[in-house]
Amino acid sequence: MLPGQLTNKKISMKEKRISDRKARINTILSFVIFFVAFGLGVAAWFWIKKLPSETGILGGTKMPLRKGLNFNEQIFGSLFSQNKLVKTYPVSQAVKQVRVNGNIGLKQALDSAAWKLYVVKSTGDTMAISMEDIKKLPKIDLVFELKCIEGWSQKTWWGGVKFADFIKAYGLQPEAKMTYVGMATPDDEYYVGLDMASALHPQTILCYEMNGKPLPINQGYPLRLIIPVKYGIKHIKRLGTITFSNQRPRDYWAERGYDYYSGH
Ligand SMILES: Nc1nc2c(c(=O)[nH]1)N[C@H]1C(S)=C(S)[C@@H](COP(=O)(O)O)O[C@H]1N2
Ligand SMILES: [Mo]
Repeated sequence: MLPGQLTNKKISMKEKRISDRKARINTILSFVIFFVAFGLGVAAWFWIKKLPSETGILGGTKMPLRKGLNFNEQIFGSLFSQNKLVKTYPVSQAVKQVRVNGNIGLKQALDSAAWKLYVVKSTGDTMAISMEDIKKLPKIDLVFELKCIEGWSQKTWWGGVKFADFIKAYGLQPEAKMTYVGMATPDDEYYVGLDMASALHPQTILCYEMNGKPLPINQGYPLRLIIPVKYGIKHIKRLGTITFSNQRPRDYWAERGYDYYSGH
């Protein structure tokens, strides 16, 4: 064995010992970092849990998280314009097989002969409006891309009366000066709250047709909301009652932590 080789071997063994020690230190360090990060996560979780939860109409989201959502609402709200239209498409681009999503508020059998749209006026009087009367109002058709917060979207074709035209036809101008519209299914199981500007947007419709035919039962027959400026959660199917208020109406998904405004 040549002296040079011996030296090399010695050096490499020494190097090996150093790298072994380094590896051990790295392992220990990794553990320390892991436990510190884990501890911080647990602490943050307890912190959020201890925070005051919103109650009632504002839903169950914890305050700091809700503040973030309200901040979103301020940004989107200020960007909102009555004249800014959501992109529309020719009927030929609308899908034939329209996806059916939620069925909350649709579980009871519908008594279509007895169905009426109940509109509670600011005077406290309630109007009961038949489907026949709603169909007498000017009808519009609209193809737009319905976006669900679950991440899917579809170009779909709907027909009905503009909510703004409905308001005028039924003398609801005083109500339209209020801040919010509340809509609920006949059984009150699904309900949405809408800011008035979005409700009166020219593409918001009380909808009774899909693909040129009466709405299928699972898509909201006889009447649903189509509100293209908002995500799918606000497009309530099977309307029962409409109310007006200056406080936020109850909202099914906002109560479960989703953004109240849900605009896009
Ligand atoms: N009554 C009622 N309306 C509802 C829902 C629901 O569960 N119940 N789901 C909403 C959701 S999450 C979406 S994405 C749209 C989808 O409409 P579609 O089922 O006609 O595709 O309906 C909305 N309207
Ligand atoms: Mo949705």
